[in-house]
Amino acid sequence: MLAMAQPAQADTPLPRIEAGSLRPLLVVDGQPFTALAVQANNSSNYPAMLGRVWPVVDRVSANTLMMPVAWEQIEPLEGRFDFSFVDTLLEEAQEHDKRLILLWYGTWKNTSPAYVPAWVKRDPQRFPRMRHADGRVHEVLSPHGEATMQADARAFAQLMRHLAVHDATRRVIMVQVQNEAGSWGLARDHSPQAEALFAAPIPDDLARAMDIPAVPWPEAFGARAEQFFMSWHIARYIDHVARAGQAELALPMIVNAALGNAFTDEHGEVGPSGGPNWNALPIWRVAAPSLAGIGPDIYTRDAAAVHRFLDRYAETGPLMVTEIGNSAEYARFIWPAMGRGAVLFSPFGMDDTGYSNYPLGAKVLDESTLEAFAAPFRLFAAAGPEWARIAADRPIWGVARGNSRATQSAVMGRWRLTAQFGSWAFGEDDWTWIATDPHPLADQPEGGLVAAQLADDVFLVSGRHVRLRLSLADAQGGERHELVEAQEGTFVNGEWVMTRRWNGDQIDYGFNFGADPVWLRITMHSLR
Ligand code: N0T
Repeated sequence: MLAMAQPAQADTPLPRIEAGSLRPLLVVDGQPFTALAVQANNSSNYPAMLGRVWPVVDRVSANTLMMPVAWEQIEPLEGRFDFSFVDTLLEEAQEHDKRLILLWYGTWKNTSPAYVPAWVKRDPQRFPRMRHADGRVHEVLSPHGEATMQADARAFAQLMRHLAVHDATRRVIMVQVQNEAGSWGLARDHSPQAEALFAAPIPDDLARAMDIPAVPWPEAFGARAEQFFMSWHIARYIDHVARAGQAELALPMIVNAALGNAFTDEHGEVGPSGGPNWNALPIWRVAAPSLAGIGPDIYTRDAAAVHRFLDRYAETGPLMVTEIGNSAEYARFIWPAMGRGAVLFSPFGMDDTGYSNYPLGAKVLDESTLEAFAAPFRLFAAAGPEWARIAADRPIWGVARGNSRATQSAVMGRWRLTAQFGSWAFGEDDWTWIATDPHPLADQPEGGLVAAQLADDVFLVSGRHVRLRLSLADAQGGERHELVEAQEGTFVNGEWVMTRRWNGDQIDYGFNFGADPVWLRITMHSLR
């Protein structure tokens, strides 16, 4: 007898983004969830490669794998679908007890049409490319190609329908629609249709949302007109594709951004034109309301820039670090990401297929590189839904070592938290009477801290290769601070369980977090 396709379990609620008291959170199977993810390389989306992917996922204790599904692979001939890879992936994710975020490589993959089926590539009449001002063809598929949008949406809807029927245990928690959309090397399409749209007034929805008059694009946005014009049309297109998928299975849909300059958009460094770079987020939010998240793909090692990007994408959150380089120095950015409520953090290129995207990421995934990601992943995984809940509801802060060894600090309530990097256990640089050798990490880009304020004087903290000092932010007339207690512990079924109290050397000069992070619950008070 033929086995009937099992319908997805009706009592398993779909993953969704919910509002927390302070920030949005991701909810999976009805529980707050932090996607501690890794992303596979670009050509690992075939059954034969999965055996080289799972060992890395397991090694770093990731709970989620981000994996491409290409349009060319599921619809090699128009209207003929092949979901054999998807089925293998679902089955193996179940065996490995991992969740999945699928990456829909369709019209735009790093802007290019590389992953569309041959029948789309070979038919530029039906599926038009962008045009330069002088009429020359550009590689990128035009967002004004109605037939392209419908064909992409149809294929994507088939994928989502397949999941609706075959993903019985809800392995797939989110889907990224396209990859780093936009266009490099050409600010906008110059096809006759695009020319007419560009000269016409901006859409009413956009004018209303931005509180500006509905005048033509150049008047409305000046130097940013071409970029924002493309942003609007690409975001509308992706919104259409995402909705077609959601009509089959209403999973959270996300997009990722190839980033420009973190600090300014004045010089036109905005990533690919039309993509969701931070300066175009207001356009994207209006044009693509079906999206649950817009994430930065972080490939800069400049710590100041990384913190800025995280701030910008957390502002209208949920923060999703859709990609970050996979060399060890990027691992410390998990702390500021979690300290801004990240619901997803995913180093890119994490498999054993032998490819390295250096200089963006690691040259080799050696043991210390893997451990740099594994150590914080184990910590957050052990906190289960508790961390995700705390991150949504409580004041939080996180920081990574900057471009120098300088301390980093924040004020939370009446307390100042100061993070120190690359120093010995007592934190003092002037103890030359006993030792003069610098700490081995004194000049290394390592170290990060996360803190949550559970009550006025109670903090949950952790970190790696960092020291923390707590003091009164504004001590009044002789007021002094004192530690009441510092409990090291874990979360067991949602309850805090103390392992031991830190005392003596472990607290006298601040709190030291080494290579293997632990959770510390610190209670302070003050005396007059
Ligand atoms: C990323 C990855 C993969 C002017 C690179 C980063 C992934 C894609 N692209 O290995 O291709 O699929 O999302 C682009 C970084 C461009 C930096 C250009 C600076």
